[in-house]
Amino acid sequence: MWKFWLCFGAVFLSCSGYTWPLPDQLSAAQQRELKELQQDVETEIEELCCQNELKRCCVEKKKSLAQRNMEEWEGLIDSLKELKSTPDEEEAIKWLEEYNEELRQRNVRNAEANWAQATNITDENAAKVVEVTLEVTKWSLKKMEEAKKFDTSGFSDDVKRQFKMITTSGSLSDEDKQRQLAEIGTELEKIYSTGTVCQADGTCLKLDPDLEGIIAKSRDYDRLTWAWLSWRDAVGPPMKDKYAQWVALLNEGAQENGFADKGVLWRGAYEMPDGKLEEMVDAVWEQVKPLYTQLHAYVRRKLSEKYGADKVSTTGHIPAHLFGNMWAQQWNNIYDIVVPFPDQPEIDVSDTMVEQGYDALRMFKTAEEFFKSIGLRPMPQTFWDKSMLTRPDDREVVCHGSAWDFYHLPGDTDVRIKMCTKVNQEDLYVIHHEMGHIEYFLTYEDQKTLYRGGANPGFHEAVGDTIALSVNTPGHLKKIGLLQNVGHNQDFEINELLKMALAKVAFLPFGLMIDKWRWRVFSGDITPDNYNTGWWNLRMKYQGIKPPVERTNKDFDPGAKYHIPSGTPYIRYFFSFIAQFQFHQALCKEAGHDGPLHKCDIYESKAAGTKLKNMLSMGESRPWPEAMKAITGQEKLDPSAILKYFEPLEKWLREQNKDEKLGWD
Ligand code: KAW
Ligand code: ZN
Repeated sequence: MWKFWLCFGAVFLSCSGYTWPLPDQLSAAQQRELKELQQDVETEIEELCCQNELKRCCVEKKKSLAQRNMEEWEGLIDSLKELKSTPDEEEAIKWLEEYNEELRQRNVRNAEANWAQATNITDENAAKVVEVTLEVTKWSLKKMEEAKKFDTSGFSDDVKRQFKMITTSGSLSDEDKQRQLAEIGTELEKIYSTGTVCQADGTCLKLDPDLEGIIAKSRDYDRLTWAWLSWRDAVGPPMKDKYAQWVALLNEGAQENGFADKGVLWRGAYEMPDGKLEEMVDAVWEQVKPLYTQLHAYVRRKLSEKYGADKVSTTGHIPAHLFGNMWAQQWNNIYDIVVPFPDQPEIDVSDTMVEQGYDALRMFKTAEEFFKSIGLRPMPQTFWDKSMLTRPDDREVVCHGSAWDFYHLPGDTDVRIKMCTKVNQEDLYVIHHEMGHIEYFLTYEDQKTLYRGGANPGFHEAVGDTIALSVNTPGHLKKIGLLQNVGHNQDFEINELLKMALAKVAFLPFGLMIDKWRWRVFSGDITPDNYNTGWWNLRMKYQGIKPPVERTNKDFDPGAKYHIPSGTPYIRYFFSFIAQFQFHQALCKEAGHDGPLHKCDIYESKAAGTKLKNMLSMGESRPWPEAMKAITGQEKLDPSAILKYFEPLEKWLREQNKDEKLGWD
């Protein structure tokens, strides 16, 4: 369309005989750009018209065309004028160039110090993290003051965007307080990552893999209660007061910079007026809640049959320790308990992976192969050399998975994953998730440092999961030799969809409530004496689950979930779990998939890969609705794709639950 429009313009330019109203206040660079544009267009016209012996067509015909398009020309010129840089803007652009390079170098140092600590938790490494954090904060504050001196009102959108990013800060000005904040942060993460639980026989258990393993595999009610409770008792209480201090300091920093509290700043990542993000996620939740309620009722019935009606009532909240997951956030580990049609072929490939001798490296290579097949980049050699793919046994590490951009310049790429991989299907899935972050890093590495980020944090979380939606189809698992038999009937399909729902639909209220809790903690609605009650009120309300034993406000159960002590916002995952189905749907269309969405596998589709790449390459340079549009054609977070995906299951669940009392109040 753009090209077509220019073509008309060129007609005017080259042949009409009118003087083209060249804008006069453009910068030299823009004049050059415009000239180039003109030349391109003229060449095109030459080819189209003049070379086809239509030279006579020029004057009269083009004159009328020119008049018709006059308005559009003026529009172009106006927009070019808007783009014009004044001397002030030229100076600002130079300042930004320097800023971006200095920021990049600081990000390198920051990543290095944090990596050292995360892969080897020691007091010395913690101290280095604190020092780097302080140095970066000091520098950012200085730069923010400099940035504020520019009057950006007449600058182009792109320059304004960068200044806005630089001047949106929640940093404390007091250095002692900055230090306190940094120290509490590393301390909280250390409590979580080094937490252990010792048994009567003297053996001590870690969260990963020991306690998580018990919760995933044990079907002994009391053993499950023990593992659930011990983890919370081990890490929660030591964190509680520190967490309250940490919140107070973060809020103080936010308020110093003119924000009501830290929650406002966190939500700011979505570039929506405050209040609108919560409105948006609430509206999405209302639309997916009926599906969740059906799944909840079905699983509750199965758990009640398994553990007895005295343990699990068929009408109320479900005890939180029975879902195969320490936080009841995903329920796929109890697929064996809830499987609708047990006689259908197996769809969990964990055992097969072990039998086939998979190890962490092979799992990562399997994931990389998929990304490459759609035209995304292979992992660079340094990735394989420097990543931490399994838990080392000679030191303490942060086992919770993460992906790292070391902000090197293109050509010298340094990106890594840190993960304590176990050989099972769930971790194969997490590997795709983490590698999705890496592919995003690689695809936007040419962007300015400020734009080396996701369109919003939820986009970053959704990339690998989108790919995993293809990988986890039985069709694909068969292709890569992990499944022998794939059923082709409705019963098999229901099994398949239910397994996915245990991972994807079950997660939604959890993904929503975590930051509802933190937003209220930041706003002061939930105070330290009510941390735990506030937490469980939300868990009960949204997830329909309850603690297996009584809890009090001396406990600090939020601290038992990694993202609380690590201070990582969580609404990104809720966003991602909705958006990834939109992405999947769009890419499947691009790949020419025909048939139900849950059967689509975009493996080897370069068309799908290109579509994805185009979106990823934008990084954080534009507001997220534009990135959403680039991949899906629409600008909104929209649950219709996830609902479509699970439509056959929802119908089946409704039938199963027709005599159940739905819900839990
Ligand atoms: C989940 C997501 C995908 C698939 C399965 C899943 N199960 C559960 C989740 C949600 C969430 C969780 O475990 O509760 N997933 C994660 O935390 C995966 C870890 C992460 O890749 O998201 C990681 C979290 C993190 C953030 C900041 C510091 C340390 C860890 N995020 C990143 O590594 C990351 C990297 C670049 C940009 C943005 C995030
Ligand atoms: Zn992630």
